[in-house]
Amino acid sequence: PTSGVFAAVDIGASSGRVMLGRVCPSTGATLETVHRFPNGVVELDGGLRWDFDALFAEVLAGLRAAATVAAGNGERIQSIGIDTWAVDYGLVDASGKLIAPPYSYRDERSRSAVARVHALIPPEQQYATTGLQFLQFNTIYQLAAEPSLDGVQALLIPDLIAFLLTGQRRTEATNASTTGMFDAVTEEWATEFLDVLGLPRDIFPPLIQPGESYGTLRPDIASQLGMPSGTPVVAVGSHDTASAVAAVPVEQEEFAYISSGTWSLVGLELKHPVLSKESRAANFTNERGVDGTIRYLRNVGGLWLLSECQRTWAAQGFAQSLPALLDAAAALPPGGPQINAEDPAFTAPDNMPERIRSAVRHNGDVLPDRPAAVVRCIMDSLAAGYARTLNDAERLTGRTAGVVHVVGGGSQNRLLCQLTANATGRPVVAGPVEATALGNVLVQARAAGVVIGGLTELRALVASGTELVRYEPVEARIVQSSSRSSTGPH
Ligand code: ADP
Ligand code: LRH
Repeated sequence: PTSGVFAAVDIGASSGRVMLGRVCPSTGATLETVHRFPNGVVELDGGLRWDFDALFAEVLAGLRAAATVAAGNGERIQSIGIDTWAVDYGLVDASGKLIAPPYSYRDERSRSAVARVHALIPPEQQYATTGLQFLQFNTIYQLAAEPSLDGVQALLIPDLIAFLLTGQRRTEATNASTTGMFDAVTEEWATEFLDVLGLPRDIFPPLIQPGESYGTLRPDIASQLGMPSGTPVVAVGSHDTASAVAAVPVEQEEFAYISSGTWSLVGLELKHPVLSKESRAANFTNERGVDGTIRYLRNVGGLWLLSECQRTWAAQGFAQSLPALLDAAAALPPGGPQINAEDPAFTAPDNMPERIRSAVRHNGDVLPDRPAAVVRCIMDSLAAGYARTLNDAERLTGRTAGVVHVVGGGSQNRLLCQLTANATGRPVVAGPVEATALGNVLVQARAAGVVIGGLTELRALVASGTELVRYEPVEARIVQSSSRSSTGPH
């Protein structure tokens, strides 16, 4: 086939979308948004959870819309691909019923299981096998916090959606690598960990690789969607970050990336995992990417800090548009107070501006009680965190990155992109905003035979179809003097 049309379901922690991706090897890949919906954690049954029934209804509505748009153009959707945030799962019983709405990684319950898991599998041993960054919400701790796992299987969120669409149970490999129970070297389940924790060996369904098919749509679902029942659901990099990194529009070999959304995932792409003591001490993760690559990165806090502030301010009757907030923050001089953006104290939803001010106070500094100051503090802190992470990644891998690619919703944040260029001392190339959906679509296109090649070829298609914005590093001194002249002496 010379071109193809694919449906991508991409759900982030703050919003979801269903897109139609059109791929032509000679002209590139384009996306059309057919459905968009908000997402967020909800308090339900005494925990922070995802309203999965509502999300799945949005997925169906989006796929129906995709089928309608495609039919209107005389197009046929060749396959469907699904990606979402990582680590979370739903428990499904033998009859296929989801027994409760999935917990969110922001729920506190997993924290209580950390010490118990570490007593059974010391963190050094975990890292040597999985290469996974320690986060208290890694699936291994969440599962250890479950009261009972009798008669159920854990399906990671994208796999759960694929199961409901096809009836087939699988665990996609890039997302499996975020569970804490996936061996980074053998690329199989770390069954020894399952055994030690007393988890059934089939707690997760068998692995599936990006590009393989889960199966075709269940007939009842196909007729609901107005799609042929032979439509396959193809595994993509179902971990959203894996799909995003697959679509980094890189033109040179040595690059760093920041997948910027609810979280910022900052790192390098490697061929082999780095499982050293030093790497563990710096808390770098070795997550699996498309085509067996390693996403060597850290979760630096992300735009969650900002969106949570916006939520608090709106509730206090002080709603300001995001561009207005960012402009006001950009007018402030550099060198203001910073926080550690990845402090777990910011993980749960609550009064974020106050938590940020309190973190600044704790550092012996003062943050003015104005949204612009809080926003500037978040941006300065994120940029500084990115620079530290990038330097650490280079030190630990012996690699250097000449350019930093920023993809995802946060690539539209000009202030953050410029501050990142300044803090890292490297050019930042921003875009595409919808890298994740593009990565999702391109892996499907390759599985369908529409595109041939490796990540280099896929990325070239992204680069040719995207307008990228470049930010050159500016010395902080220069920024400071120019902003002084515009905002007066400080
Ligand atoms: P996720 O996939 O984690 O849900 P996204 O990649 O969709 O996140 O990014 C969402 C973030 O992008 C928002 O929290 C917001 O800060 C940022 N963003 C969205 N639109 C804009 C914009 N026009 N300008 C600056 N930032 C934006
Ligand atoms: C980003 C992301 C990230 C994970 C976190 C749970 O959406 O998938 O890569 O660490 O959510």
